[in-house]
Amino acid sequence: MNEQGLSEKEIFSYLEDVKSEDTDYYRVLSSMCTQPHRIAVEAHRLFIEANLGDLGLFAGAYRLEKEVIQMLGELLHFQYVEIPSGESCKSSVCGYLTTGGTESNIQAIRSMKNLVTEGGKRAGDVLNIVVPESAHFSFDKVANMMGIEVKRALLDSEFRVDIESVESLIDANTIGLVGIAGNTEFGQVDPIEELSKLALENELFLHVDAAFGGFVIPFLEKPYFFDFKVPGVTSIAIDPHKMGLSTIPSGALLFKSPFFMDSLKVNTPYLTTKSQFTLTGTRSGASAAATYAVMKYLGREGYRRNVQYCMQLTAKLVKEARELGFEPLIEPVMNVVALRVPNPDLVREQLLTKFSWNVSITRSPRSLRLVLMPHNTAHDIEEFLQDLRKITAEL
Ligand code: 0PR
Repeated sequence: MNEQGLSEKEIFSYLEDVKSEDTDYYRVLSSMCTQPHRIAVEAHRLFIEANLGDLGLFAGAYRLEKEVIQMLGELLHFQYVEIPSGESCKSSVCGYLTTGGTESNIQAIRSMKNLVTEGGKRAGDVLNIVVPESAHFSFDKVANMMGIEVKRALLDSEFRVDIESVESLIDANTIGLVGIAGNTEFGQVDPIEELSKLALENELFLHVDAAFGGFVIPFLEKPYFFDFKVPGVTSIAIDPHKMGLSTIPSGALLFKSPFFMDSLKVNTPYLTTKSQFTLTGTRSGASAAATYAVMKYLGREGYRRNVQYCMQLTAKLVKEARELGFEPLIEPVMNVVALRVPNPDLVREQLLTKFSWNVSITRSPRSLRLVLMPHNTAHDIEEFLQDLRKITAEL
């Protein structure tokens, strides 16, 4: 560190230079995040110092967090049950704001583990969970951190988890199942109702990773059953910093009942609250304010319009890609397209080096993965397809 402080001018001129190295979202077709909504940014600034790690000091930010959880609970069809003795929540709407899908997934599985091992039960057993092969890599972190085996079930031809494969992996040490509502690579929704049946029959927890899909599926024309309406679902991850248009870091984890969240409790003797359920200590109150503001501002109608816009871009991309002879791996369910192109890795590289398009690749089979977000435009899609045509014509 420098001995003497630099001037504001020097610092900001450096910051501006460095920011030019970042990719602005123009020509980004690989991201599940986007430019946060203006209202979210303003609210974030207003609560910039608020720390949700010490709730007693930031009662206002905490109130916003609870209101966000309530709104998310309603979006995800919470069943309201008054819990007279619930310490952490007055009603069954229960959860907290995380840093994103990774933390939500880790905490959901940690709660399963704590509940089955409390009081020293199952000591020595290597417990496991069954996830779809398409699960996000955050579950690899779960395996590594918690010593839990993560078993990966096969996918069917439409990239949904295969229920027979899930069933065949369940054994005496299985504690829970995971379903994905909007998987990272294909945007596909797993058969959550069938997973729920399996979970209930085998007395297992069922976590739904709707980090991306949570702010998409409720606003699609076609209904999908993926949330607390499905009886076996015990927890859901949903990320306001993806299609919720909030600021980073804004994730959320919701539980069916306080019973699950209580299992995450550690004592915090010198804080203004007696215990904490979160993974991180210090937490952004600004994220709670940003998420509150954008959800209130847009309402269901605003999110529906946002999803309609992204789905129109998706339909346009697929239609025009087909005209060029490129087929999607599946008919897109949400605003994620996996496009079959010759030599996808090379195409990806050339799209970037020749035309500055950022796209990604699905693992298996390898295809171009495109995420159509609010920062993309119809004009971008046309340009992108022309560039794709040029590159593939030269191959
Ligand atoms: N669950 C699902 C289904 C996800 O798609 C993701 C992230 C996560 C969990 C983890 O969420 P956090 O990254 O918020 O912890 N999906 C994208 C991915 O890893 C995230 C992303 C966003 C990647 C923007 C790139 C990017 O530019 O592919």
